Parts: sequence; structure tokens; C-alpha cells
Amino acid sequence: MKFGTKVIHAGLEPDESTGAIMTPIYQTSTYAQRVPGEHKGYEYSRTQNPTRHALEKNLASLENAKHGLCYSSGMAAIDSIVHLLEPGDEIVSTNDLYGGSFRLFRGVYEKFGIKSHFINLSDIDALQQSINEKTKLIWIETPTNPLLHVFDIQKICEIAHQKNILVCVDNTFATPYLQTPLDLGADLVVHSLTKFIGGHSDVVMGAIMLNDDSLQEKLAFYQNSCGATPGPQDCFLVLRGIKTLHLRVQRHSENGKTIAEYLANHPKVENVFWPGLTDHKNHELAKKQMKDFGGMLSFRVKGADLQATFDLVSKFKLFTLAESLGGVESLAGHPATMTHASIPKEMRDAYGISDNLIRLSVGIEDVEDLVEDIANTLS
Ligand code: P1T
Repeated sequence: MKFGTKVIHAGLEPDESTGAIMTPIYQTSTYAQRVPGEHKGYEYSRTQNPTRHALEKNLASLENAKHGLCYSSGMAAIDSIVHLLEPGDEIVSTNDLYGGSFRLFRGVYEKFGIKSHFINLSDIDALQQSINEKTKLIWIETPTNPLLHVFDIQKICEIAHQKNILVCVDNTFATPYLQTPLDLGADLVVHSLTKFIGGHSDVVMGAIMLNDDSLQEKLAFYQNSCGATPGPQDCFLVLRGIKTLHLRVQRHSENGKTIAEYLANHPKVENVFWPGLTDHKNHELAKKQMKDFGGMLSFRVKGADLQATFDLVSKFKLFTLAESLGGVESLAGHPATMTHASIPKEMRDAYGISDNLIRLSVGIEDVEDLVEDIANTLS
């Protein structure tokens, strides 16, 4: 089945009892048992829920995975993956990643004895040097949040697997429409479904997709034991959003291209980070690894200090100043003080998350209006 068919059909059947075409919202916490232990596959909705199961099967199919697991947020999904590690284990990750992931690895898990290294994953020598016998997980974001670095998933997986290290790719920015990391060797894929997959900025949710049965068994145990599972209403909303994922991401990518090219030629813009630009330093890799380049981009405003950047980012009319990304509507953000504020300033400065950096989540509106909004704001 091709992608545009999978989003509409994979894992989904008309409801057996009524023939309803759309997966019903099974708004129930529990299920009748005939005698103790004899039931229809569902006991309690933290553990299993039919609406959630339909979504998990659909998501697995999109990532060419055997298994899917849903969580009450992207962070809960990421947290669950760290539960696979033991005290004393280490994580190697990128130095450009969502601030919440940094906060979890550094702020929560270091006190449980799990250390994280944040490096440039394009630098294979640095990667080799960061790996030691304690390394159990390599955490990739590609493209990264907020600077849109692109890393070679296949190459990193080859290095990791020689040493029995798991590789997880946070595929939130790309979506499975643009890239399927499991096909490139990754062990786990994680998503904030809150973003492009849900697509309408009306739900917070996360997911893990994977092939390995024993890892799935462990993660399902943690999912049920820790309990950060989503409700059926939210699962229904994500299922509904997914049906147009391919169309939306095509349009996000087209609009992203127009805006990236407009900004790249604007005299007040210092640099633009979008992997589709031919002068992006990972453009050739992005072309090989991704189907298109998506609607996320960031840019630096020439000579702007913090106040000037605040003034600018607050003046857009169509790009709403807000956290999050990937919805149908365009959003603008200031990473240094919003999504990446939990990264210490000296680290942000060293990694390029400067005070004059603005991030755009380009929506699916008519692009002429978006360009006009940017033109007016920059002038
Ligand atoms: O917000 P939540 O659903 O918990 O997802 C966390 C998350 C995970 N991975 C990536 C790459 C993300 O960008 C996020 C959330 N990011 C934002 C809220 C943001 O504005 O960047």
C-alpha cells in the first residue's frame, strides 16, 4: 500500500458492530468480563483501548513498523524510551534538539545516573569519541529543532549497531511522509503527534514505532506501568488528522520553499536554515534521505539584538507567536526564550541558538499572504 492509501486505510476497518466507517471513540475506562479473565481483549483503558489500538496500528504502518505505541505527549513517549536504560548507562545525542528533550535527559535522568552527551552528530569522529562501553542509546533528531541540521541516519546506525547501541530517531519535523528512519536501520522512531501528524493544533500526544518484539514488550510494560496513555477522544482527533498528512506535508513543503527562498534573498536576513536550500550544508544528504524538505525553517535577523528580535517576532499578523509547530496555521517562535529556554545560555550560544534566531512553522495557507506578512514585518 502506498502512503496516501495507508493514511486512510491502514489498520482501520469499519466498526464490526455497526459498520461505522470512522473508528468510534470508545469512551470507556473499563470492559465487562464474563468470568474473571474472560474478556474480548480489553480489560482496562490504560492498558488497552480500541480507538488507541486503531491509531497505533495506523501509525506503525506509516513508519513501516511492526508495532506502534501511543502516549499522552511526545515527552511521555521519549521518557518511556529512556526507561529502557539502567543507572550508569549513557546517551549520546545531538547538540541541537528540542529543549524539552534536553531538559528530560539532563534535568531528570542525570540524577538517576544516566548521563547524556550532546554533540554534533555530523562529526563522525566526535561520535566515535563520545561512545564508550556505557553508551546504550544514540538519540537523533533530523531535521533538528530549531536549526534544521540533517544527520545521516544510516551511517550513525551502522556505527551504533557495531557496538550494540540502540538508535532512536525523533521524526517529528520530517514526519513519516518525508522519511522513514526504521528503513534506514533505526531501532525506534518517536513522534510528537501534537505536530504535523495530528496537524491541527488541537491535541497533545506522542508515539513510538518499532519492529523488535522484545523491545515492544518492554515498552508496553512501561506504558501500562507508568500510565501516560492518551484518551480515546484525542486518539480519534489524531486519526482524523492523519488522513490528510500527505497532502498537508506536500503543501507545507511547497510553502516552506517559497518562504525560505524569499528570506534567503532578503537584505535584513543574515542566514536561513532550511534543508531544501542548495547552500544548506546538509542539502545533498537531505535530498537523499528525505522525500521533500518540509515546512520548518529558521532564520537570523541581521544585526538584531534580543529586543529588536522580540519586536519583530511579535509583529507578524498571520504567523502567530506561539510554541509548537506542524499545524495547518503558520506559527512563529523565538527559540532562545521559548522552546529552548531550558538549555543554558552559554550552550545555546555555542550551538547557534542565538538571540536573533526566529523559527517559523510554515502552514498551509496561501503562500502569497504569508510572504506579504513577512515582507511587512521585516520592513
Ligand atoms: O510537546 P510534546 O507533544 O510533548 O512533544 C515534545 C517534542 C518532541 N520532539 C520534538 C522534535 C519536539 O519539537 C517536541 C515539542 N516541541 C515544541 C513544543 C516546539 O515548539 O518545538
